[in-house]
Amino acid sequence: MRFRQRATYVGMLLLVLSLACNRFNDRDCGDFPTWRTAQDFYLSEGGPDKDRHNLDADRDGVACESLPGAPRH
Ligand SMILES: [Ca+2]
Repeated sequence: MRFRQRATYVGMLLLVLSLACNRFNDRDCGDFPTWRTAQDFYLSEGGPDKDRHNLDADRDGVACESLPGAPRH
């Protein structure tokens, strides 16, 4: 009986942890095929004000400068 209770608690803990991990799906520049797709995603996620995915390290409003199609500075 105790084993069953512990197994239930562990199962519930794993479920809660997996839900918490899936809530924020971190994206990196390497997840995007082109700069345009990265930039569109970056802007849709709040742009320079939020940048939860850290796609714009230098905070100039342009995400993932290393990707093909990025504007030159
Ligand atoms: Ca930038």
